[in-house]
Amino acid sequence: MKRLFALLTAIGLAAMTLVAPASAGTVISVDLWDAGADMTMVDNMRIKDHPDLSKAPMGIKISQATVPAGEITFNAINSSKDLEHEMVIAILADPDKGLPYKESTGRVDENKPGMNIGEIAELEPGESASLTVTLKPGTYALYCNVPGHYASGMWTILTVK
Ligand SMILES: [Cu+2]
Repeated sequence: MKRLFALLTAIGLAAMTLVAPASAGTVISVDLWDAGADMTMVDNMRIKDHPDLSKAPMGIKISQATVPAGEITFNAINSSKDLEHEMVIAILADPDKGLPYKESTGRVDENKPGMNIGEIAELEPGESASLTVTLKPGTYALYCNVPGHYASGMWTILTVK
């Protein structure tokens, strides 16, 4: 009887293993895009400007803007035909302040705390890459830190619940 119980337990555990959902985390598709060689870059589309990003010459499009906390995989493609782009993850403490930006370089200051907690570094046009990170609940910005791109609207906001 004991042996039968042990056998049934073993079968039960095996069955549970088979039906248990995979803990693969969330997968987000990321499109790093721009409007092409004829686009005009701008300087007034940072987060703090609360711009209309539908008018931006370049941007970051994500498949889900709100995701559960935990493991998150970003599958990014640079769909530009002309330019390098990248995706950097920052903690966005206050959307009214945005990210620390240096006019002199046209870039976000990645040395400030929380401004780079993970990145997919420069991708050539057409190139893809993936990044898996573990994120706590909070508000994050995904941005491109190629000079001038953040100010041209190349960012998006990700909410982790
Ligand atoms: Cu870019």
